Amino acid sequence: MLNLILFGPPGSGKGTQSEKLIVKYGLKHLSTGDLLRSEIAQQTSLGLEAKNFMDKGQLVPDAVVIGMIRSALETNPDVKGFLFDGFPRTPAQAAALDELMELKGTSINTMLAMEVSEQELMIRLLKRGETSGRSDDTNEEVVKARITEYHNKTAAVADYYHQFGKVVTVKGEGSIEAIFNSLCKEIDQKI
Ligand code: B4P
Repeated sequence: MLNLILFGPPGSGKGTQSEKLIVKYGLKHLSTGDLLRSEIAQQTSLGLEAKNFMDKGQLVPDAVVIGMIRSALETNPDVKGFLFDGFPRTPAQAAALDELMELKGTSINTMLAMEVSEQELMIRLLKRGETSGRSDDTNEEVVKARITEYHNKTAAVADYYHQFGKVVTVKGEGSIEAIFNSLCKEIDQKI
C-alpha cells in the first residue's frame, strides 16, 4: 500500500493538491475537514459538536476525529492506499494513526509537508471566504486562530514523523501545477 500524509498549515493547499494526487496515484482521499463538514451538513450529533470548535478556529477533540478515521479505514478495506489530508493534526492523532495502520498490516510511507508564508495563507483563506460559504474562512480573527492553533498543536506532528525519517518538505507557493509536480517528484522517489 502507498499511504501518504499531506501536511501544512490551513490554506496551504492540502485539499487542492489532494484532488490531483488521488487521481494520479489511485489513492483513497481521507480529509478530516471534509468528513467533519459532511457531518455538519447532515446535522448529526458529531457534526453539531464539531461545529462549535470549527467556528472558533479550534481543533475538534482528538477522540472525535480518530473515531471518524477508524471507521473510514474499516469501510475501505481494499484500496491501493490512503491520502490523509488534514490528519493527523496533533501528536496524539499521529500515534493513533500508526496503531490503526499497524492493525491493517501497513504503515505511513511519507509525510509531504507544504510550506507557505503566513501572509499568503491569510490572503488565500479570506479570498476563499468570499465564495466558499465556509464560516471559518470569512472572519479574519477565526482565520488567525486557526493559524495559531496550527503553531501550538499541529506543527509538532512534523517532529513526530521526523524521528522516523518520513518527512519531505515542499514549497507550497507558486502555481498549483508546479506544486503538484514537486509533490509527484518526491512521491515517485519513494515508490
Ligand atoms: P481543513 O478542511 O483541513 O481545511 P484547511 O486546513 O483550511 O485547508 P487546506 O490546506 O486543505 O487548503 P485548500 O487546499 O482548501 O480544516 C478545517 C477545520 O476542520 C480546522 O480548522 C479544524 O477545526 C477542523 N479539523 C479538520 N481536521 C481536523 C483534525 N484532524 N483534528 C482536529 N480538527 C480538525 O486551499 C485554501 C485556498 O487556497 C483555496 O481557496 C485554494 O483555491 C487556494 N489555493 C490552493 N493552492 C493555491 C496556490 N498554489 N496558489 C494560490 N491559491 C491556492
